[in-house]
Amino acid sequence: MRPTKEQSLEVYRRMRRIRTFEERVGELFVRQQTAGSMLHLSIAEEAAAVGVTYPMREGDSFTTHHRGHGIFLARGADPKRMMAEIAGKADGYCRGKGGSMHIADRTLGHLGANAIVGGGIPAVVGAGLSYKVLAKPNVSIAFFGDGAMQQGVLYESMNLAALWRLPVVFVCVNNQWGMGTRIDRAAANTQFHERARTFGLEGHVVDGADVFAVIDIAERLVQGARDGRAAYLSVECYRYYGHARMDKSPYRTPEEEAEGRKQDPIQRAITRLREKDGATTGEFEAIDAAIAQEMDEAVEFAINAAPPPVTDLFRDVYDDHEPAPEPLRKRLERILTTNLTATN
Ligand SMILES: Cc1ncc(C[n+]2csc(CCOP(=O)(O)OP(=O)(O)O)c2C)c(N)n1
Repeated sequence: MRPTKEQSLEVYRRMRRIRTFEERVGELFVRQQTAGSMLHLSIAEEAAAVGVTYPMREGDSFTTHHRGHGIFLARGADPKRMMAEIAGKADGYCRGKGGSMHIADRTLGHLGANAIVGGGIPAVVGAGLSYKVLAKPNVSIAFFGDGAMQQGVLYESMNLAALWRLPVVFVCVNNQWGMGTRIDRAAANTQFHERARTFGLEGHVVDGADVFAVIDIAERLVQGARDGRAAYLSVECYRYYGHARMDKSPYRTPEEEAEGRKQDPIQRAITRLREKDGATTGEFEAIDAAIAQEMDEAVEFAINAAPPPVTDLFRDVYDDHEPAPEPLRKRLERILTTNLTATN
């Protein structure tokens, strides 16, 4: 990609929106106003989100892992509805019942974030198969962490995508750590793209601090997938903070963290914009200020939104055709009576 200054500033803006959203949602957590006890921030993974989604179009779909806020934002999510979802409010994308790790929205092609490592991957194979059968020009992309590289479901999915020539891309956001386990303690060969090639996929690796490099390879792989060549991409980055908001990562040395945090895709983009396009401090400040205001408003919206009414507890959770769940006491009575009748 040889972007114009305007395009480069837009790429910067998309990454800054993700960073600021994550900073604000981290504050929401500290104020104990998020639902659930876990929050996984994608700070320093912005180039993976913005770069890979860059060539995606309306009608394309994707799944994410538990660290997926940035990817959904890059695909057009409304930060207010996202923040409300993370706060467990009725105005959220899943009426407050999905939370940070289970956001989904079919209208934007989000087939679901998933807390099970590797859990979202096979859904893109299904989506890709449907596009092929229905002759639709779309692709489906699975985003997951390096922890999923050790999950069998990834390899079943890769095999079918390659075998059936599906419009699918597998994207590993390789931030070097799966909770407290560094990748070289989980895998003998950490050149994950080589594994993908053995399945017959296009397999590549890219520097996740360089958003324009990510865009370049993503454009090629996504177009290839639309033409029936399934692909795999490792985006190499570094997990800035602990696994989740409470984790201070005592298993990493300060030296390693200092080194890893040099791989900041936003700083890299700023340097490039200044050097190549003559972007000024004033231009960055104007973008940052507008985003700060947008995200402050999203926090306010989430805090002031109402939780789902208790009467809606089981709504949206089960399929429409499922009978409403039986109250526990009634269920126990039924089971006990049935068993007693059967043994008598
Ligand atoms: C199948 C399964 N095993 C274990 C876990 C517990 N767990 C949650 S997140 C995580 C690490 C995931 O690391 P990675 O995939 O690299 O993603 P990252 O958190 O680094 O973004 C683990 C082991 C889980 N959620 N699912």
